[in-house]
Amino acid sequence: MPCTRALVRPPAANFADGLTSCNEGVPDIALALKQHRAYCQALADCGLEITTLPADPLHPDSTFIEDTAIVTARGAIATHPGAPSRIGEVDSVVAALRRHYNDVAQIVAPGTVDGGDVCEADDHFLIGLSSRTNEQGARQLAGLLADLRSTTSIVDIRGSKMLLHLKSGLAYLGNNRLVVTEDIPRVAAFSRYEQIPVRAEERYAANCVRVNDRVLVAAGYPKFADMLVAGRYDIVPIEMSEFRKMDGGLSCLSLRL
Ligand code: CIR
Repeated sequence: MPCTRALVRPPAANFADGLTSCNEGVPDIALALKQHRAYCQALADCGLEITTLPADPLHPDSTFIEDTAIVTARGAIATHPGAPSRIGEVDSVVAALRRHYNDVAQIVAPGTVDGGDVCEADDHFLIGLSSRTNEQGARQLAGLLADLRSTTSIVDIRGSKMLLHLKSGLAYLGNNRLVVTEDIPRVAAFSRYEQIPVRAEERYAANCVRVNDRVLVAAGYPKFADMLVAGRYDIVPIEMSEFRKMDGGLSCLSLRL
C-alpha cells in the first residue's frame, strides 16, 4: 500500500534517560535531533506529509512512536506498551490518529503489545512474542486485526536475546519479500515469502523500511546495502547512531499511514 503521511516525534532533551540495553555510550541529543531531521526529510522525499508531535520529556522513549500504535489502511489500533514507563505515550498518539481514523481500537491490560513487534506484510501480520508483547496482547491484537479482515501469525522471539522486538530482525519489502536475520525462528508462515537473509554482524540493518518506491536503511551496513542495490532497490541510507544507543531502529521513529 502506498503511504501518504507519517507521524513523528522528535527526541526530548532527556532522551538519554530512556530504556536501553546497549552499551555504546550516552546519546548526543544535538546529533540525535540532527539525525531525526534527516530521517523526516527522507520520509518527505518519499512523498509523505509529515505530522510532528511535540517532544515529550515525560516520556524519554517517546520518539520511538511506532511502538504506540499499529496503523493499517483499514484501521488503527493503539497498543499497551510492555514497558510501564512507556504506557503514557499512547494517549497523545491516539489523539493525533483520530484525525485520520474514525475509530482507534485499543489493546488493554493485562495484554501488552509494542508496535515494534508487529510486521505488516500486505494483508498478513506477523506478531512477535517478546519481552514487550505478551500472549494476551498478541491474542487481542490478532482479534482486532481479524475485525479489519487481516490474518496473523505468531513469531516467538523470546529465545532470541539479541532482539528487543520482532522488527529488530525482520522487515517486509513488498512483493512477497521478507528481510530476516539469523536470530528469528523460521515459522511456517515464512514459507510464503522469499527471504532475504541478514548476517548477524549486520543485524541492526534488518530494521529497514520500504516507503513507496524507496527503502530507508541504516547507514553503515555495506553487505546488506549491496544486496538491496543488487535487487534493484532504491536505498536511502540514514545515520542512526544515536537511536541505536537507545535500542531504537529505523522503523520505530515513525508511524506511516
Ligand atoms: C525501548 O526500550 O522501548 C526504547 N528505548 C527503544 C524502542 C525501540 N523501538 C523499536 O525498535 N520498535
